[in-house]
Amino acid sequence: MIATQKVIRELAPYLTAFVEVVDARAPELTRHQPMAQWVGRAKRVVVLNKMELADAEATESWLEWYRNHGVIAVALNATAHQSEQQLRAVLKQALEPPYRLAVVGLPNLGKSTLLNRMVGKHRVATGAKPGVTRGPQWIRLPGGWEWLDLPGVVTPSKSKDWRLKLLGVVPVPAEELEEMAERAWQWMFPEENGDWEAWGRSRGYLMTGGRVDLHRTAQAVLIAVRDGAFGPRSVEWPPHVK
Ligand SMILES: Nc1nc2c(ncn2[C@@H]2O[C@H](COP(=O)(O)OP(=O)(O)OP(=O)(O)O)[C@@H](O)[C@H]2O)c(=O)[nH]1
Ligand SMILES: [Mg+2]
Repeated sequence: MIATQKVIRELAPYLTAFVEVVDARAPELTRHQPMAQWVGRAKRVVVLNKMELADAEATESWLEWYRNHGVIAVALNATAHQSEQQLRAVLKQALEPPYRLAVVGLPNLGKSTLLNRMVGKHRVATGAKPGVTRGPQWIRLPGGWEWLDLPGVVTPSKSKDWRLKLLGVVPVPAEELEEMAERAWQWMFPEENGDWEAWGRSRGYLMTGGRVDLHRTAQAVLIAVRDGAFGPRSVEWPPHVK
């Protein structure tokens, strides 16, 4: 984190803007608050990524909330083709050339995926776990665009937040798998008393003797949350909404 902080601070005067990627399901929770000081006076464009996993109404409220606070924000699904056009349009409207941008944010939120989307091919490593990007990497795009991909950064206090574990920002230690599955279930189905063990049974995750394989079920629950298999859900709404 210290190395990335140094890069960000040093480059801030050279950059046109920082593209700050957050999770659309929890945009403020997945913000890296100290970043605001690191970027100094450079412009900030917030991308609420993984929008297809979030509640559409909540995302609309967030976009309005950002607009009301004078922050340029756009909701995207970086795995979808159209995100390239959408982001380019927002950046062109908000910024003046030269376009020298750095993608910043917490781990595993789609920073590198977004950059590959802008390039139109797989140039930087991506992966479904935090910490895939190891060091800064400049990418030049046609039209004079320059993009800097950076490792995700997370503060020590955030690394213990269970919500960030469920969102995939922080890895889930093996010994916490079942506790996390329980929390995930309450998050996904707050109104029901249903339980994730029964879900595992219904999917046939059984051990010899017919007992539910809790480890395997817990893993499957967390993957289902990651992939949005239980349907779009948000965990955070802007102040004064909900
Ligand atoms: N559902 C969904 N998944 C996404 C989206 N964008 C990225 N992903 C997935 O999220 C995972 C992390 O993507 P990366 O681009 O590697 O994330 P990163 O922010 O660069 O992560 P670090 O380098 O670890 O900081 C990958 O499995 C991507 O396919 C999105 O909009 N929706
Ligand atoms: Mg990355």
